[in-house]
Amino acid sequence: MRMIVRGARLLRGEGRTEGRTAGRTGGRFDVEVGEDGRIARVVPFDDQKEPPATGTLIEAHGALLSAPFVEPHIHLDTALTAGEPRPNASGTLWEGIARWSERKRTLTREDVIARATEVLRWQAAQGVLHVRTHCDTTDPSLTALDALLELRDRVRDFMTLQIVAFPQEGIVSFPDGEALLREAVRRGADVVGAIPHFEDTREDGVASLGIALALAEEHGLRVDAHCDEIDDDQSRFVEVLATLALRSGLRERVTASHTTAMGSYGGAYSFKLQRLLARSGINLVSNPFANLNLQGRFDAYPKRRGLTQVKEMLAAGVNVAFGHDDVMDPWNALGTANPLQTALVGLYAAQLTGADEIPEAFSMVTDRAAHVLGLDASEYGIAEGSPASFVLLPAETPTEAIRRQVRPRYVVSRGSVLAETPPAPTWLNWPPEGWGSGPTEVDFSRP
Ligand code: 17E
Ligand code: FE2
Repeated sequence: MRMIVRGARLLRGEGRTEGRTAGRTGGRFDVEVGEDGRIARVVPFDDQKEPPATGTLIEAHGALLSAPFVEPHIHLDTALTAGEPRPNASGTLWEGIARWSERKRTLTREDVIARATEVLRWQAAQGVLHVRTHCDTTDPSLTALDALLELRDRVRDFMTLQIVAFPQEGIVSFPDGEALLREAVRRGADVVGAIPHFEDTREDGVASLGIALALAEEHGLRVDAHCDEIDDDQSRFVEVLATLALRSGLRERVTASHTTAMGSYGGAYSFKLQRLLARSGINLVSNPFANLNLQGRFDAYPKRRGLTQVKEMLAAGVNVAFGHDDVMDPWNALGTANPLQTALVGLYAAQLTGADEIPEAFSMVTDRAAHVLGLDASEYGIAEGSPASFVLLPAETPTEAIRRQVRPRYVVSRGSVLAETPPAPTWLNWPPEGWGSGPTEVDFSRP
């Protein structure tokens, strides 16, 4: 035995392969990890039983053991460039793209690798072991793409990195946009991107989606388009993307990211769209930090909140995940790539605040995000035979993990401890007992 995690709480249904219910916790279990770095056995915890003498022992004391966090949408190429060469003064998507376009001219391999590596370190430390990053291909040198491809190989043994060839300034409207996208795929991008609402005309937008889907089919790749990221109720490319996904058979291999225009659609069109998206099998990724920041900038009051229809699409049976999007770049000056922060902000923005809805927000940065990346049981989940990759959270439930914004006590990747965060208690000198009676610990848990 390489490792044993004793007495961990699992999400209900985990440890078995079927019958999981999102976000609810079941009993306590021992998770045994074999020499191959996979989960060998999951057995009910017996506190009378002696722990094995060999291998790494982690005593969970009833803490929640979850499959690792999954980041379905980040931009590692632009990360940590906020203010370079100058800030995004208007706070719009459009100025962000213009500022990035200036910064892009100064990219070097070393610059991209240094910034992206730093953010991957932040993610690993917080238990994010699967990452889908967009990478701008509207750069004739494809410097960022080559750097991220190199990084994907460097981290391959402990993190999976999916790279989306993302044509930030267009496929049809940018000079050689299509050729650059094809070249990015040829060099090894995992996913084909698009940005139809940024193309010059509606027809260009439709054409760009046709090109992206055809390219994905040709190379057996997935699709993830920035789609309808605009407060314009006339921006309706998601219906085109869903229809292409349905008719091509690519279905759940296709994701529409942002889709903030859905926040401006009326009831009749929304109903039609819910039905179409559910039938198409496509995924949605909502990015609450970026879009709460960028959307509504052209509105007086009432001012739109800038999110897709998260609650409604979940209710319609569409898979929706939450992404972080930017970390300190022209579109968001802040961020630490913390998935529980994404879940917290996302659940407030989407009003997923009911007792049954809060755990759903946890699944939107774990299982639902894993579905976006196409991770199956051989790569993701707590079950016998799955990789021993998981996070031990100092909380008993997903709701508590989100409420207290905990950091994983341990992050384990393929049977090895990748990150450890020892508890850091806060001591309070609480007056009612009188000063001098000695401090008591405050940990924000409910009595
Ligand atoms: N590019 C884009 O088109 N939209 C975004 N939200 C970001 C980059 C971050
Ligand atoms: Fe994005």
